[in-house]
Amino acid sequence: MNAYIESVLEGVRKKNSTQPEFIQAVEEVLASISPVIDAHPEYEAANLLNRIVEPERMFTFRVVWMDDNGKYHTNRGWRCQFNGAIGPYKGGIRFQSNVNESIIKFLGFEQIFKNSLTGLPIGGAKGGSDFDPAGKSDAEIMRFCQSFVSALYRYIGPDIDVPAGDMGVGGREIGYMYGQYRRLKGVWENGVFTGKGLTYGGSLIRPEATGYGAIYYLCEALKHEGDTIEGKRIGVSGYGNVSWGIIKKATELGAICCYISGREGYVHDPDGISTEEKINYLLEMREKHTGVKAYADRFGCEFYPGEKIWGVKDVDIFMPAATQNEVELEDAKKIVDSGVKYYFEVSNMPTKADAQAYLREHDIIVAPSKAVNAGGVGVSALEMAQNSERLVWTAEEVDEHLKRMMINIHNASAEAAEEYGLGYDLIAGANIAGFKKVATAMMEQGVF
Ligand code: 2IT
Repeated sequence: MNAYIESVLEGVRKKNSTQPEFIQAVEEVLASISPVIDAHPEYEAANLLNRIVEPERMFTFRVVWMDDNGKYHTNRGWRCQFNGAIGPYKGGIRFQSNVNESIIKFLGFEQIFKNSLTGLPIGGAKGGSDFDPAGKSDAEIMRFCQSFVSALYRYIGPDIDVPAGDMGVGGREIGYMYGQYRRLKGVWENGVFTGKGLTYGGSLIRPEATGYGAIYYLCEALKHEGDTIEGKRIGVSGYGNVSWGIIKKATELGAICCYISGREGYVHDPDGISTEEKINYLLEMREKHTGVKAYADRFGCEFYPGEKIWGVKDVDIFMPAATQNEVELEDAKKIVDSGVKYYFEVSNMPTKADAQAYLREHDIIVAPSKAVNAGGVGVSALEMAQNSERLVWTAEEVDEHLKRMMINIHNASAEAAEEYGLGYDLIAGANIAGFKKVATAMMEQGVF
């Protein structure tokens, strides 16, 4: 690896020694762009990399809220405005008890390159709180969201920073957060958040966009391999909003999604989660926090408590869509043993570094989440465009844009890797293509 990169990485490891997720994300990106740094000495001359690994701004804030029994609770909130070189900061908000500075920072860092890949003018950001929405009443969620935005509202805005949902933050939470923003500022401001409800500026297809986009990207990669999605069996981990979108689109295109999983284990539905009733039930499970076993109970299929899906032998494609680092080295070994050819990351950074290396060494085609899941934020940017135009696009129009965007992301990644002599390397290609645009913008805007 390039010596300049080595020195930047050493500094990142030292400075962020308590943030393993952030270090992991930086290591992957910097390793990928090594040939670009070799070819562009001006980046080292401007010491660009030491700037790109440091958030432009990151802050924490106190979020106090009252539960239904009148008791007060204090949580911590974060917003990381990582890089605004190519557009207003843009990225989701995650509510989950394990959220910490390292997780917000790695997600913000990934978002820079993902947002760049969409081809739209959006910078990278992420935020969240260690608040756990599971088991909270609607009124508690509302009070928490209102308090969260009371602390955050001064620092966001349609040309500053446009938040959206992530794990634990869906349409309901965005509604409460947007409502509080509007109440405090008394302006519409192009909706400020994305993922809004359809009655107040939300975009059609936004709920489906991450999953649909992942399948459009997959189809393009299969085409590259002279293959098609029809008849493919797909193992999806997770059962949330993203898994729902994947399963809906994959089923429509003739694939069979026969596994879903949760924290408590996994479910095998050999017929596929293929009927409208089954697919819609996923949404109900999410809303009611039922756990994944509820699917097995309802549709009479097998539930495997405490197990992950990676050992199953009857799928052609794995799509991790649950959370970061859900696939460890021992899982990767099982995936290789299962004989699959395709492993498409969907959740952000689902694969530990050694597991990802193992999969690649064993000739599995691995696609990175920052490319595969970019359709979500891509459609968020289309929501921003519709809001500023005061227009509403049809579902077909949004879907058409999304499809084109995902094809472009795949092709731009494949071409970038090819340009640097790396072959069909979708990970390096995505990092290189995403990096180049941001790096050019930073260089042109001068040193700061
Ligand atoms: O990880 C992600 O890209 C998101 N959670 C969506 C971000 C957005 O601004 O729509």
